[in-house]
Amino acid sequence: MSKPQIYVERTLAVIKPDAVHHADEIEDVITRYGFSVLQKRKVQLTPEQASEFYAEHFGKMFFPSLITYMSSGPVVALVLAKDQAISSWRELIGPTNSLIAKQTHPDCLRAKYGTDDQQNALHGSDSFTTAEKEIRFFFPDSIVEPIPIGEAAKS
Ligand code: RTP
Ligand code: MG
Repeated sequence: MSKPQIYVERTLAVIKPDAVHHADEIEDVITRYGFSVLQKRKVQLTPEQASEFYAEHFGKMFFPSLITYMSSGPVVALVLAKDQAISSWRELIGPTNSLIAKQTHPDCLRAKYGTDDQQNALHGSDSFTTAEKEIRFFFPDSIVEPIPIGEAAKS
């Protein structure tokens, strides 16, 4: 029989350069909504690193300005854990375009801290596969496998 395992869904949140000065306030909201912050790192992305992170958008009209924006100052990357963390975090940040968010979801974080269709304050992984990949991008040493209970107690 295999050992019992504990698994809690994780997602990657990024506080983008335009919202980093609100990081403490945003982290308070994150914990108030029941997320656990497993890891946190403040980092300035180079344009090359920002391009790698947003590679899925390469070739789109907004790609060059997205890269300029994401490498314009430090970002804060956080690994969040919670039941259904991926969809819960996406719901809490709200629609991509902050201008629309302000009209349709005034309580969401992009409505509160973002400005427009690009400067929208926050990122959230959009699927399980993306979350694991993005967590590894910012935290290459992070353990991605569920830890068997017996093994966790030993470490
Ligand atoms: P994110 O990846 O940052 O969580 O945002 P998202 O899933 O809601 O939206 P996505 O389509 O993945 O776009 C990535 C980021 O690119 C910028 N963007 N600019 N000017 C534009 O038309 C435009 N469209 C997207 C935003 O910063 C968006 O979050
Ligand atoms: Mg996205």
